[in-house]
Amino acid sequence: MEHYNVDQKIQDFIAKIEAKNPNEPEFLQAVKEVAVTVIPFIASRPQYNGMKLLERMSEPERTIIFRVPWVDDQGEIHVNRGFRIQMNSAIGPYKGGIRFHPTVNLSVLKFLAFEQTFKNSLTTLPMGGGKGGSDFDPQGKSDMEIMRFCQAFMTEMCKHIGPETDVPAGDIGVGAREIGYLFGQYKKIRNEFTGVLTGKGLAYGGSLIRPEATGYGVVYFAEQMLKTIDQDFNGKTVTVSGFGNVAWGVIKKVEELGGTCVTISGPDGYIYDKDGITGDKIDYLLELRASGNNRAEDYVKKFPGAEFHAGKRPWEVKCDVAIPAATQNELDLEDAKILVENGVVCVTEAANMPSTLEAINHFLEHKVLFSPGKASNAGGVATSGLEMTQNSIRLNWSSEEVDTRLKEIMIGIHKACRDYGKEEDGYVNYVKGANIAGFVKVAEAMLAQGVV
Ligand code: 2IT
Repeated sequence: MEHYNVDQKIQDFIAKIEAKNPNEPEFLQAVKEVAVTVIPFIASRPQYNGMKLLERMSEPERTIIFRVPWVDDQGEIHVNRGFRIQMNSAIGPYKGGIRFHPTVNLSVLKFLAFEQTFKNSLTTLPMGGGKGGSDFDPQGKSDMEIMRFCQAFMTEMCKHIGPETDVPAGDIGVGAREIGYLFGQYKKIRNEFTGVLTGKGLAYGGSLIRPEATGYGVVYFAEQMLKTIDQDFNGKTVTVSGFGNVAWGVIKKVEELGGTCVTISGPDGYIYDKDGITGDKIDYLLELRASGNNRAEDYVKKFPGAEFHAGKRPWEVKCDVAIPAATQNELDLEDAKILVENGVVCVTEAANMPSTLEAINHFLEHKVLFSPGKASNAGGVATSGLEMTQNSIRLNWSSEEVDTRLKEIMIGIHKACRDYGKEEDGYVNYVKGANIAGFVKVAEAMLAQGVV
């Protein structure tokens, strides 16, 4: 009876969110994953019951959608759409990245902002959840076009953000160069030099280790996961997708810990390098990304010992640890089945929501160690939080100091997931653990602050 009631509550909740947010599949996917784990928890806690906490968390506090007009190098006018989702500010100013990619739409940014709220809570730092971006495609654009687009985007966004209000950062398509142009325009319009963005260059308030932080944090987290089964990275074969900033940090740290990454991927297919992506090859990844081609295939031109598999994903390669580091829904049930058949022991998400719900369930059913991005990729935003701290105290910390704090934070997140996600047989359900641990802090703050 008890179970029937909770299942009914989950179904009713999902039906309500579906009715309210039609045509937003990614957002619904993210909310569903949280609902099935958090609603039973809420039902078991009288203080949370009836407070509509998850319903409130699923409605952005504010959604800003704006026109971004800009002029290309040929003098042609273009109109893109800009967004900033200010999801939840219960525990701190809105915080989260800006994505420039043609797939950006309201659904994608709402899913990212929703996950960001839980992720930021898990870091234990005082940051609420937000996300923004544009359907602008940076591929093939000149440097001056990128600059003009960033300026046009910030001309509107600067009215809605600030160091105590909302602090954006990078995400797909937004790196150090874009953050620089965005920062310059904010400073010019507002006449303020503040920590309004993170991921800044070192010369103007950035933090050491921020570029590496997401990838390093993922590997620190995976190290903790492996430790629960008395294993480590030494001698492990690791498959990675993507070839951006996150994949780069992952590959660097895995090498340091004695493992070998053998794949990267792009929209065109994946690279299998049986000798391992090590040494100079890791530095080459930065070049590959900076080329702006968005093609993984270029890797084999430089390193002919590697193979390129057009139109395929790296999950068919046998591995011990899989680290999806590209984008949402890049690993589906079929991929999950192959990974499990091939004996994967640990899947640590580095991208945001790279696995479909069906893939996640397959991993959980087979008791594979599986961690959701909102837990394992939180090192990026955590280090953004450390950048905010450094900006506030007007000091810069050493790499060692930032890296030590990052590692401590990742160990802390792992522990929180374990505390809330450990099942009777000892298996840790990190999805459940991350969702509940992330929920509790936000929920407590919302309860204390009343219905606002
Ligand atoms: O998804 C993410 O956590 C990010 N893109 C980083 C966000 C941030 O504010 O550093």
